[in-house]
Amino acid sequence: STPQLAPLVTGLPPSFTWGVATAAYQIEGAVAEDGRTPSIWDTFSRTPGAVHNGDTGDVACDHYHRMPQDVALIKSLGMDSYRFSVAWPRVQPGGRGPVNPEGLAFYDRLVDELLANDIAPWVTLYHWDLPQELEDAGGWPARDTAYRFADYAALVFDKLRDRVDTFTTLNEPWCSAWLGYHVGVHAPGRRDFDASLAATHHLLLGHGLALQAMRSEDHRFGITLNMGTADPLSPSDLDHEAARRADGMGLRLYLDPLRHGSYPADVLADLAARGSALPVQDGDLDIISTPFDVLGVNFYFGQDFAGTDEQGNTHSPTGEPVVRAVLPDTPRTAMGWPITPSRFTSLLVRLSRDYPGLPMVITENGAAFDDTPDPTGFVRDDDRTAYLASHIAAVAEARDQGADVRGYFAWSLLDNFEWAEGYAKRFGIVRVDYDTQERTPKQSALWLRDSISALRAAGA
Ligand code: GBH
Repeated sequence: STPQLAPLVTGLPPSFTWGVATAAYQIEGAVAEDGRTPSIWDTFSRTPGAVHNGDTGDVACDHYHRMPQDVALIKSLGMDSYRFSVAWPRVQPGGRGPVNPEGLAFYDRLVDELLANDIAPWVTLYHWDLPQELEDAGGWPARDTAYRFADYAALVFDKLRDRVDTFTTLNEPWCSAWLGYHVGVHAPGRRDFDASLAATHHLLLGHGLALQAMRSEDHRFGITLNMGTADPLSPSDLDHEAARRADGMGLRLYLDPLRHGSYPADVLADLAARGSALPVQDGDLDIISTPFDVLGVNFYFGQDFAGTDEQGNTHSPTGEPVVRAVLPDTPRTAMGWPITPSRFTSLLVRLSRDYPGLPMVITENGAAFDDTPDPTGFVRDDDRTAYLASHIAAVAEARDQGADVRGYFAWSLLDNFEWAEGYAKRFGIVRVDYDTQERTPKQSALWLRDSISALRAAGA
């Protein structure tokens, strides 16, 4: 029997931006070439037990050597934009000092190749690959790292500003701070709550300093945040309180200082109650709230929160209030993540209400599934196609409800190094055979290509 194909996308204007996204450490490989020095992910992936199967980004998708073919692939999928990140340890080895021309030349060639193919480059300056030397000097918990980031941003901006319109500073600072310095499942693998708070503040400060270092009227600047939704599991006060705390630490702790110039008072009070504080100095919030042009939204799923653990306790053994994430009872992806497109709509509508006047672009959305290639290498991924279709429809619905969303980047162009999951989880709309490095567009890629071209034809 022939499975039903997802219908093509409708309800989005022909001017809508369509792209695919990647990140340097997840695809490039070539970690010791042309003067690149190690990042915290090179170190972390070599730490026994840190990454599934001991996988590293040493080779990844070998994109560093296959860039022109990968750009041709993006072109063949009909994309008008490509979101990639620049590897700081390629451009400025060690994280300080002069530019490394060989490293920067790669991004120069990439930008030229994209423009020759009519694809707009969207540069992410930092997607988690902090130079190891800066980590050794204290990492993001050290204030100096924010100033180093601004210097690096200015170097990249000076080189690419004549050809790149859109620069975003950080990808998902919550992941860098929380997963990297508190939970320890991402590089650098530290487990220190106060260090993660300091990292949060210094990431935001680095974002603001970078904006000030790059200031220009002729470019578009932004930041990308990971955003879920935090709903109370039940209407009880305890569950509302848990959802408030989760939303506060995950979303408002970032967007309030960026857009309102202050950290949320309720979160500061929660932190004070446990004897913690953000290391804010005079003037920092003016820097952090420097205006910017576009908010990048990365969305994968929404969650419910409960204020009690499974035994009904309201506090942990160490006296912390319980904030328990409960995954909605829906089908799951291969990551075990629930599929929650209607919560995507509510998130976007809520963002446009609480943080008005800020155009949004979906800088990542996508899913890992257990792909089974046929003998020719083709993956008939109806599950991923349905995921993309329902989430793009959720974006169209949010726009109908007034959310100012201007574009959508699928995560990801290629199967790639999925951080702590290594190569075991595949998010690509294009299959990568890691033995041969062969790329084969999956059904989802063909569906997206056809949807984009139908939308453009309808608007022509
Ligand atoms: C993104 O991270 C990354 O930008 C990208 O590099 C990565 O490959 C992609 O997603 C797929 O993972 O359960 O407490 O962690 C997304 C990370 C995962 C962070 C879901 C928020 C939900 C809350 N996000 N997570 S928690």
